[in-house]
Amino acid sequence: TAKSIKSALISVFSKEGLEPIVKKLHEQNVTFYSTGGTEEFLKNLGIPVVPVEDVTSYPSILGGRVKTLHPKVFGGILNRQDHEGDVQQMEEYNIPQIDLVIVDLYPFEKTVASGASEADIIEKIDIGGISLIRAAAKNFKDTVIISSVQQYASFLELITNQNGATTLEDRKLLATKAFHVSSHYDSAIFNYFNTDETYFKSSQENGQILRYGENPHQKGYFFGDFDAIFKKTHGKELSYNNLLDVDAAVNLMQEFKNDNPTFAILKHNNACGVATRSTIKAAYLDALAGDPTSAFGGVLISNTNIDIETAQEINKLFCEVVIAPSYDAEAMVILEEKKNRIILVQNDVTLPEKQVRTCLNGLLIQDKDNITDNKEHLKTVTITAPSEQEVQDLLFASKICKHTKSNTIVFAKNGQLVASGTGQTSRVDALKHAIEKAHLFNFDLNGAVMASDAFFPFPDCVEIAHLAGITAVIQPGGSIKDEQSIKYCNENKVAMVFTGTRHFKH
Ligand code: 93A
Repeated sequence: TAKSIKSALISVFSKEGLEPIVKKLHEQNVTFYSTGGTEEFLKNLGIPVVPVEDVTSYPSILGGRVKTLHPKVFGGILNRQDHEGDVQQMEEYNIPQIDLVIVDLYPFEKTVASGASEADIIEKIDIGGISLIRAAAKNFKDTVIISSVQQYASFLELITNQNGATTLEDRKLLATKAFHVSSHYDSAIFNYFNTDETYFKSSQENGQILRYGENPHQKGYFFGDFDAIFKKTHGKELSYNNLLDVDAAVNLMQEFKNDNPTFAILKHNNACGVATRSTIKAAYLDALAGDPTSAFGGVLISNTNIDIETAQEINKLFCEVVIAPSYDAEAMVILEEKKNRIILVQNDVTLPEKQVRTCLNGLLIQDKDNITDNKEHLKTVTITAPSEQEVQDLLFASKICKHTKSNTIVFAKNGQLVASGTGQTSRVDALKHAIEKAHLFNFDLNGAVMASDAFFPFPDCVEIAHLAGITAVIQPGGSIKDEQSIKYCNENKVAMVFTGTRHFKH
C-alpha cells in the first residue's frame, strides 16, 4: 500500500518551515499547485508551481474568501483511485490528481487573542483550508494530509526515508491528526461565538443550565442525559454539588450492587456512613450511626427498595437527595413530605468507562478504576491470617476506600463503616483523623479492620492503628519498607493482606 507522491496542493498561511519539505518534494519530481501567497513563496525558491487559478479557471474572488473551493480542486483530492466511476469522471472533467495536501490554517485563535476587531476575526475563519484538510483526511486511502506546521519535521523524515512514499498506516495517522486539527479549530470558533454562554442559554439540547456552579458566583452547566439514569419524582432542581454527590454515590453503590441490603450516606463526594445489613432499615440506621453529624444535608443511596419503615427513619434526617432502585408507594409519600428533598429512582444502566476532567489547557482522560478487590486478590503477608469476618470487613472497607478521596484510611467492623480519614495530604493524618472520628462517635475499634488506598511508606501507620485496636489491614503493598510494617504486624498479631492494586482517587 506504499504510495508515492506525484502532486501536491500547498496552501499555507505561515510559510515557516515549508522550504525543506518543498525542496525534498521537488527533488522527487512532484507537481505543485498553490494559492497566491504560497505560490509566490515557491516561485521565489525557484520551484515551478501551477497556480490554483489555472486549475479552477477562476481567479481568487471575494477578497480571497473563495480560492480553492472548486470541484476541480476537491475532485482531485476526494477521488477514489480504485473506483471506476471516479476514474472516469476525473478524465471526463479534466480534474488533476492531488496526492498530497499541505495546509496551515488562518490563525483564528491568534487573531482573537490579539484583540482584533470582529470583522478581522471573522475574516480569519478559514473555510477553504479547513475543507481541504477534511477532504484529504476523509480520502486517506489515496491522499496524504499535512494539517499543521508541527507535523513538518516527521513528514520530512518520512518522505526522506521512504523516498517519497507513504503507507496506508502513515496516511491514516495523518488523517487522525487532521481531524484533531479541524475539530480544535472549530471548537475555537465556537468558543469565540459563544460569549456569555449565548448558546447554552438559548438551547437545552445537550446541556442543562444549573442555578450556579460550585459556588453562587460561578456559572454552571451539566452536559449529559440525567433522565437516562434517573427518574426524578420529587424535589427541587439538582445543583452542581448535588450532581457531583449523586455521581459519587452511584459509583460507590455500584460496588454493593449484588450484596445484602446496603445503605450509604455521602457528603462532599465521600461516604460518611455505609452499612450492609439484613434489612434496608437496619442498613440505613447503621450507616447513619457511622457519622450522624456529617449525615446532615447528605446524599443517601440504597442498593435496594426503600420500604415504609426505612422512609420513616430517613424522614427524621435533613437530607438533600435520596436515591434507590425503587420505593414502596407509601414510602415515597413519606419521603415527599419535605418539599425540597430530591427523590431519584435509579435505572439499571451502565455508566461510561472513561473519566474526563480539564487539565491545564486541555483534558485528562482515564479509564475508570474498575478493579474491585475480592478474595482471590488477597495475599496474606503476616503470620496471623485474617478471620472470615475480618476478610469480609476488609473487602467491605476496601470498596469504600476506593471511592474516597486520597489519602484515605477507612475503618470497618461487622459490615459497617466505622470511620474514615479522607482527602488528607499525609496518610498518617488520614489515620489519625479516622481514629479521632471513631472515638467521637464512641466506636470500639478493637477488632475493627483498616483499609488504605495506597501502601504505607513507613511502619508508623500499622503501629498507630494497632494501638487503636485495629486487628486486620488491607493495602496494596509495594513499599520498599513493607517488611518493616509486616514485622510490626507479626510481633503484634495483626493480620495484613496485600491486594497489589492501588486505589488513588484525587
Ligand atoms: O478564505 S478561505 O477560506 N477560502 C479559500 O478558498 C481558501 N483556500 C485556502 N481561505 C482559503 N485558504 C487558506 O489560505 C489556507 O488555509 C491558508 O491558510 C491560506 C493560504 O493562502 P496564500 O497561499 O494565498 O498565502
